[in-house]
Amino acid sequence: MAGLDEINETGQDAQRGGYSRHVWQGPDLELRAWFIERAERIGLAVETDRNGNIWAWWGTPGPDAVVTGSHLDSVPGGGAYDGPLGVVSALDAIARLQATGVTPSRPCAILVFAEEEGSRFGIACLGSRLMTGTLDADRARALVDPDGVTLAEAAAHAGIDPAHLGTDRDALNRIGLFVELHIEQGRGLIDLGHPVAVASSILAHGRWRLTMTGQGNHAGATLMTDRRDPMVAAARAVLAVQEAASARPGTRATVGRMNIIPCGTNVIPSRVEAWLDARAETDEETRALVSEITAGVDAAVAENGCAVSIVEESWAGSVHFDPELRDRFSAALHGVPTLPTGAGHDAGVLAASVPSAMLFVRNPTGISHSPEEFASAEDCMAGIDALEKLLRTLL
Ligand code: HGY
Ligand code: MN
Ligand code: MN
Ligand code: MN
Repeated sequence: MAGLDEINETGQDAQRGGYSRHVWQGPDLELRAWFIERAERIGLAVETDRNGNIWAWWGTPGPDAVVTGSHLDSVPGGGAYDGPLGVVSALDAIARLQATGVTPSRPCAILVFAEEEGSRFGIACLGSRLMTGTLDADRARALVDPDGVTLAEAAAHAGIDPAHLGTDRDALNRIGLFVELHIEQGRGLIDLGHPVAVASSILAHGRWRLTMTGQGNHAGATLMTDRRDPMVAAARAVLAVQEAASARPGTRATVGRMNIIPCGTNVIPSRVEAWLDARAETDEETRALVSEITAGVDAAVAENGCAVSIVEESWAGSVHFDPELRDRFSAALHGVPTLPTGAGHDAGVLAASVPSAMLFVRNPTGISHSPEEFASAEDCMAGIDALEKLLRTLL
């Protein structure tokens, strides 16, 4: 809890509430430095890989290493636990093992991924996608943040050579298995009455950019009948998103971000950009949901005399975590429940390349990606106990 308190001195967002820590900007850079200092304090050897992910090794680096970790970046106005809980728990679990005289019989590392939320450059799990080659390095280098800074420039600013971004087989080859501890984002554990669960699967999910174009004009001088207002089109498009997902049980679709151009009170906008986040249990169902949304958006935009272009910015197919590892972990933890999740994780990206697993810690409201995200100290301790136990059996 002291570790979380230290982290929470950084990146407080007075305007939104909660924390805003975006990759390779001030608060994120401070937290990366904080992690390095804390890892070195317990004798771990720190290195940053070609994609800006930070490794802290206990003993000699890989192969077949037991790797655990999470991320330190956040969504805009995010909570205190999404990411940091997994990092702090990893530090504490290893410190406890050291204190009880464990000498690892295989390599062990903490791994802190870069840009898990995609809050700055738009693609979630950027560090793990680059590592596994599921995101092309040229495409990544050209991504632009809201201030017009390219990812290549941002990486260089953080001391990471942008020319070296890309598939990192050496890093992957070192991972024998990866386990990410994370606050639960949902209410599964409350209903089950357990503090900790093992993850079973992750929904398929993706992000799409909708650019709606109309005619910018004067708010006072333009009759209602003469307008081609992309803001009205966008409002109707959001309703189409809600309707499509509501009609398909279990699917989720959200518009959480919009740019209005030029954004003046007395100006009919000329353009609105909106970002769609859509998720469902299977890839097929997610694709079907998005095509239904696309049809609804097309109609909404046409009705208002506007045009729309829809671009897929990222995609992650559904993930089923290694069943053997999942069952082994659940049994080692005295049969804790297994739970699916609607949230994406680096562990999910890694799962296609290496055996991966996750531990969830109970969240008494289920609320996440919000300042109200919470886990009790007791449940956080139960999470660390579980992680320590797993590491002890694996090492
Ligand atoms: O968006 C997500 O699901 C994740 O928390 N990055
Ligand atoms: Mn998150
Ligand atoms: Mn997270
Ligand atoms: Mn005027």
